[in-house]
Amino acid sequence: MSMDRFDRGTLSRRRFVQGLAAGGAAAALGPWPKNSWALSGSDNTNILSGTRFDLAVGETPMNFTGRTRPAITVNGSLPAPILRWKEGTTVDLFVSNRLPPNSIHGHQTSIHWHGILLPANMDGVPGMSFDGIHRGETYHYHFDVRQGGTYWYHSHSGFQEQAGMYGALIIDPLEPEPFRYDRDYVVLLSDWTDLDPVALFARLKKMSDYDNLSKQTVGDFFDDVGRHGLSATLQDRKMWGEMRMTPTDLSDVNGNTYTYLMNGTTALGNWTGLFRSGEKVRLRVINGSAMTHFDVRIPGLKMTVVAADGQYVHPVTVDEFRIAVAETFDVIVEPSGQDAFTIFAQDLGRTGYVSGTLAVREGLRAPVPAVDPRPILTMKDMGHGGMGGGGHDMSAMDHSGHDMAAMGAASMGGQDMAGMDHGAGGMQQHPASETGNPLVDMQTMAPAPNLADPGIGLRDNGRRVLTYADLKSTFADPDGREPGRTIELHLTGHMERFAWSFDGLKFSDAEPLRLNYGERMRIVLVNDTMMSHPIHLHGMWSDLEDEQGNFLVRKHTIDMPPGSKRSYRVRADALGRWAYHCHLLYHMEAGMFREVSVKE
Ligand SMILES: [Cu+2]
Repeated sequence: MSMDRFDRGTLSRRRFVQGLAAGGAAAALGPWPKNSWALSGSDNTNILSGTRFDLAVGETPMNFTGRTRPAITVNGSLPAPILRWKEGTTVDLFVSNRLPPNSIHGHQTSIHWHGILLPANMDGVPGMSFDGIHRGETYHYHFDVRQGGTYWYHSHSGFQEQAGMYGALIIDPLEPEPFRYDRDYVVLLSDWTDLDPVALFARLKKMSDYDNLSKQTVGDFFDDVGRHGLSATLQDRKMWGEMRMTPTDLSDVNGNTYTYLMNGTTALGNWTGLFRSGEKVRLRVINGSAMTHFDVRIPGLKMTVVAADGQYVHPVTVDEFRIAVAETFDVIVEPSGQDAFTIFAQDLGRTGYVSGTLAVREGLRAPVPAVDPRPILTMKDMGHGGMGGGGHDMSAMDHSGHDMAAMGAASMGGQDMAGMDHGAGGMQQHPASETGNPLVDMQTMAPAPNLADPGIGLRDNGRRVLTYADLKSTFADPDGREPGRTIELHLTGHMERFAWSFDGLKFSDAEPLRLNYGERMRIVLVNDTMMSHPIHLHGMWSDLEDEQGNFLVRKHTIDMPPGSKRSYRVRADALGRWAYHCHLLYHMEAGMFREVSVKE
């Protein structure tokens, strides 16, 4: 072992996962008062509301693990203050760059209002919407608030989002909401690292599997042999080897690097929301992570999902939901019969968690569940239906090296997969730019929408888990027109090189996607990688379709699990240049990013 992958110095694993109890601002500020998170309370020191806001971006020393590190903060706070707007008003936000001259996080900053409809020059993406906010400057954001619901905001400069620059955005709607509740809390999930994010990115480029300590062992191998037979096991192993991945690689940065936070508080710090028995409590769950999908549940309580990405959905009651980076879910719970309930959020890779508590008074705790067993990614997960996972016969695979593009077949690790019969009614075609491309290590062969699939690690776990098929907007397709044309884009990557792209082309090499102002069009995404990518289009809604192409739910971020092919409608009703990208921060930086240009 060339590096100290298992040795985190003086930090115990437990301390690392759970963080410091009093983690947070290292200076005299101390952690924010717990009650500052009660949106319905009165003493809300960390909530700013109204129409005029002064936000100062600076660097603040923070300590979540025992080490003090410079975080990027807004008004000295991590997360940034909760902003509360009203639909129908006009907001003025004065964002000042107060980063110190020697900041490791650069000299320029920005705020992007995630999921908010606004003019392009208010969208906050440096190099696209505006020039960024340089040290000592103040940028005046000014726009009409045309929607209600739960959103968030974050830096779009470098890796500042990873360093703490994210906050909740609550917009009170004009019309009464179609549900009732007695209390209202933000539950903002995030991933903190003591590392300089630039160094973390460099490490990913050099050693993309650094965080995947859980390679399968010799013991696992013999278990598999016992279960599936030697030949099937060898074939499965061989295929994974060719794909340069092990079946447990689910996230490229995980709890081996991150300490997860809930409202800026570690698991030990135990963020607490108060309730009285029988009350309805609204939780506005926001995933403000850089890289982490979370699976959220509250043992002992059902959660009724009433909004997704700020937009109302028909209520659906579940035990658990997966929340991709940048998504938001509003849920209503009715705690009773116990004095305390644990809000438990484990990461998709099952390497860590953060928890908090709903309780009748401060200081209470309910049992915290163990992290679920680590799921094994199967070939089926990756749109190679029927092969591999579960010990199927792999002898039909031919690796003799024909020209796969000509045969319309798919490849893994540059190997030809022709001759495989997967009976899925036609193989997936791939853009020519993927063929022979050193930045593309895999293509999916039989991708499917998989909208009713809870996802890797959540199937058949005995709990009712939310799926995209459960999310139905309370309104009909707001545009109503059939899409006039379709653009298909493939999510592509090379694990080992930590290269991420659309259609095998990095942002720097790609032309903008051109949309005609006013048109209704359809985007089809095909995931040709083994990772889940939450794809976010700025400035316009993404109206997800079901398998038949009917409008399902309005979102701003569409998660794309491995092996999935999903479609959504876009109304190009916002002129200008917009960002379109994977919301995993390091994937975006690595090139999974496009400009969308809307012109008359
Ligand atoms: Cu991605």
